[in-house]
Amino acid sequence: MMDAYANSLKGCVHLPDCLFCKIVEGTIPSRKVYEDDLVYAFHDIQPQAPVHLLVIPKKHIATMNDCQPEDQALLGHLLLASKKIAQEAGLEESGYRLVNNCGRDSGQLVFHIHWHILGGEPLGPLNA
Ligand code: IU
Repeated sequence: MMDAYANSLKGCVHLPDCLFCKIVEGTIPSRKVYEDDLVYAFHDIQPQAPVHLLVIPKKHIATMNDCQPEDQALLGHLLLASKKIAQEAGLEESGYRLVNNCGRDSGQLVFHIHWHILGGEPLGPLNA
């Protein structure tokens, strides 16, 4: 099933004005930590914790609100990739936070869906 889904994404058009699409294409540089057919991950340029990584689908999806039923396998794949990426960053034992911001009130700045992996120190409560 994932092979068929990955194949269906090969013709996926990246948005010309999307920063994260450009990072996936390599036209904007990034400090890559992981890549597979569907997912790309890199260091955030303004880290908010000792480890701050961003995990994105290669397919352009603007926000969680734009996810469709056909993205189910992609989203599951991205979460499992995030676990692997966090483990490879040395966060498995200490733990980490996996955050998605959706829309205006969340503070979402980049409208290509992404998950922040934050860790490397105690992060404090979410409402602090
Ligand atoms: P947000 O969830 O959309 O608010 O997060 C966007 C993140 O993208 C934020 O942490 C930025 O520091 C990060 N970022 C980046 O890593 N590289 C960039 O060129 C830009 C933003 I613009």
